[in-house]
Amino acid sequence: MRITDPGLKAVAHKYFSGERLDFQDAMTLYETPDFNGLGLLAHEARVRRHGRKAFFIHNQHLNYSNVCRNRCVFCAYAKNAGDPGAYTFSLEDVRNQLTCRAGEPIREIHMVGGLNPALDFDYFESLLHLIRELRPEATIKAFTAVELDYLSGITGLSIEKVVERLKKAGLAMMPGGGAEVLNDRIHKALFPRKINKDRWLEIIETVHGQGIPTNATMLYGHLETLEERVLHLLLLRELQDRTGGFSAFIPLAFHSANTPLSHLPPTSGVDDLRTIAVSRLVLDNFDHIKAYWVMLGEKLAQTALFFGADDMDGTIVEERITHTAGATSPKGLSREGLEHLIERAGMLPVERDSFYGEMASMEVQ
Ligand code: V47
Ligand code: SF4
Repeated sequence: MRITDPGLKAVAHKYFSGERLDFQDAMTLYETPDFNGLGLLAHEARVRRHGRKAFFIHNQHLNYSNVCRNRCVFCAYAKNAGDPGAYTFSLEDVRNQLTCRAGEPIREIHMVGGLNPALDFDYFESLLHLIRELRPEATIKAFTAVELDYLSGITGLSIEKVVERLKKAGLAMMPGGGAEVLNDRIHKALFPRKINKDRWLEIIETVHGQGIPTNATMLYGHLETLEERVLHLLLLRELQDRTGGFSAFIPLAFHSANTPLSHLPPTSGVDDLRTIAVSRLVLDNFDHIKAYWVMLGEKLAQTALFFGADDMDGTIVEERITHTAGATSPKGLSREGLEHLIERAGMLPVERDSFYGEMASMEVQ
């Protein structure tokens, strides 16, 4: 490998001799001037796990309400009830959203929304029942630790009981949102009304304990320092050591349009790729690193397949959260579009289900 930075060389040696990287090693990865060397290293780590495979899923996003009592500073999506543009899907609306794509072989419904005080537990259970009825072959990946905390708060039920009931109604997996940056300083500055790092970690540990796998995310590119990013990764790695319940890690590039932080510049392509690469190397107990094309843009997400990422998420249609914050990527991609992006990168497109089972029709030769 052509690595020019001696500090990076030492970290590479440590990584490939099977030693775990520590805080200082992770900082070296983030700060090395040898960007190409970092990419080589992360790519090698990715190839050793997945070869040339690049995963994607045929999925549909459902954002049932943008009314949210938390009003995080970085969120352009949320509204107060009664504001222009505020919406909440009725069960009939959800039925329509699902039936209008009835002809597509959708494998996963990804569903999250705001904390809308008008919605009770019954609404959430009914949503799950309805999706299961209309899409019996799709996995329901829904809600985050934030919604579980809300449901526990309005019902007085424990998190265990909330999970048990949602699971019974059809919940099979949870996305990785709500973690933001697992840090008290950033919590206070950007999302003080939302659960903090300790509660997020506690709830996710409980969810994993109930046999529901989840993803994990990190929202980067706002007020956080590189040190705070690394500490976030280390907290996730520590929890994964205990539970093994995380499936993929997804770094989320902050989009500032229509937020009080709109003066902040977008993340740079180099920072996006660096963050993917550092995640691949530090999260040695995570199988998958996702390049979320909605936030990175299709071309950078494709390039990220050479910086440690092995998954491009899915077809989506129609993404709302990042597009309200100024994302210029399309609101969805066709399966052919995703396959094309992967093939043009010289990788092998593998259609997967929510648990990274490979779909028979797409099996790699
Ligand atoms: O938690 C909110 C983030 C998350 C903005 O698990 C923003 O497969 C950028 O978690 N700019 C929700 N990001 C999305 C999410 C996700 C997405 C795709 C796949 C998966 C998965 C999970 O979006 C929120 C928050 O961190 N977010 N506002 C913004 N302005
Ligand atoms: Fe609400 Fe989530 Fe937006 Fe925060 S990020 S305001 S919790 S919808």
